[in-house]
Amino acid sequence: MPTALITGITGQDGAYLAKLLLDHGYAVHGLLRRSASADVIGERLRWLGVLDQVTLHDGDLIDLSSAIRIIQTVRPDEVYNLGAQSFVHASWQQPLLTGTVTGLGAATMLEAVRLERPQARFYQASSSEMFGKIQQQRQNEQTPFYPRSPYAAAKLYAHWMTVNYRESFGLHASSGILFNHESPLRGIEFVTRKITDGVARIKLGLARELKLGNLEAMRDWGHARDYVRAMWLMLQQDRPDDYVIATGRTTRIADFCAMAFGHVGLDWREFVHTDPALLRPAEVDILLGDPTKARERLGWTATTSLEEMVAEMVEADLARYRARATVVLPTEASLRAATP
Ligand code: NDP
Ligand code: GDR
Repeated sequence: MPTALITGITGQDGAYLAKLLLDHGYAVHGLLRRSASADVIGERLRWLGVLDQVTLHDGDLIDLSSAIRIIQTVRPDEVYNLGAQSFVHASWQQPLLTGTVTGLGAATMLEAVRLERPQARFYQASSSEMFGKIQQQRQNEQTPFYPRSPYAAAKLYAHWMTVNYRESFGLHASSGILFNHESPLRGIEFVTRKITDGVARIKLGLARELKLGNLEAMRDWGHARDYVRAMWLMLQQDRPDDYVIATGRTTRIADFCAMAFGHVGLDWREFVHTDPALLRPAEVDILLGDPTKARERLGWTATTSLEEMVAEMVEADLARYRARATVVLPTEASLRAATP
């Protein structure tokens, strides 16, 4: 039975990847950072029905000793480094933390693999944000990088460290330059999920408006379920390499709003308002990937259309609010009142 270790297993991609690897017969282990809210840890893994099938190990990406201990214990065949401070907007408020976790965290994992398990195959979660200020209409593996945020700069360091460990030490280390990918498990702070959550609340009468930032930015959005398959395919190749993973279609935030509100029969222009506080110090105006290499070498293509994904996300958020409305959670005060 092959064994995989995933950092960032509690995130969107970590949960989908864990499910995919379990379906392929892997023993799946995850690095879990300590949290004061331990009771909500693993929500996404639980949603996919796999929480009790994975083994979680306490550790942190900024702690080399914990990475080494976990690799010694797990002895993985494949290591997927998905852990990061992944919210671009927050990276201007927390540039040092972002550099430490998102940048140096990758170096931590590469170093732990090099020292303890050099035969393991390594995946680094690189990002289309590294292209930043676009100099080419469609971005592929040859497009120059121009990071536009502390997050993107940290990812670029991690990306080049992966290339360097491959070239210097012969590690089977691959880097997936993934364009935006979403799902019902997307964090609520990212624009797609913020929109589908807003649509559900407005449709159910729980909110009247939705505040967004730049509506003119354009993104190449795919489904996380498709994109974790690309990660796995990269590690099944004889030779490690870097791949752009994208759909090849780009859409304005405003048009995503039109689709999501339209799904429930509402006109987005009546509910969406722009808030200057949500604008970024520097913006990545447009991203549009060219996944030709992934298609030709990995046999990978995106299988979920944007329309299908928007519908799935809106329906999931509607279902969440409807389920919540039927469950009355006790408050601390009500429990005290009920205690004799
Ligand atoms: P999420 O933000 O959903 O998940 C991030 C994960 O990293 C969480 O499990 C989080 O744990 C973990 N993490 C954060 N800090 C630490 C730390 N110090 N030590 C250990 N783990 C930590 O991201 P996604 O699943 O969306 O993305 C996965 C990866 O892919 C990220 O690296 C992201 O930057 C990258 N990426 C994502 C794209 C996308 O569109 N989704 C596109 C391109 C790249 P916790 O649950 O405790 O917060
Ligand atoms: P991004 O995703 O920065 O591309 O990074 P996000 O969904 O946060 O922003 C996409 C675009 O939408 C605009 N926008 C808003 N964004 C948010 N979050 N909230 C808003 O209210 C809002 N209004 C407009 C943004 O300005 C931006 O142009 C994601 C993350 O998953 C990264 O980790 C990953 O590397 C990249 O995708 C590829």
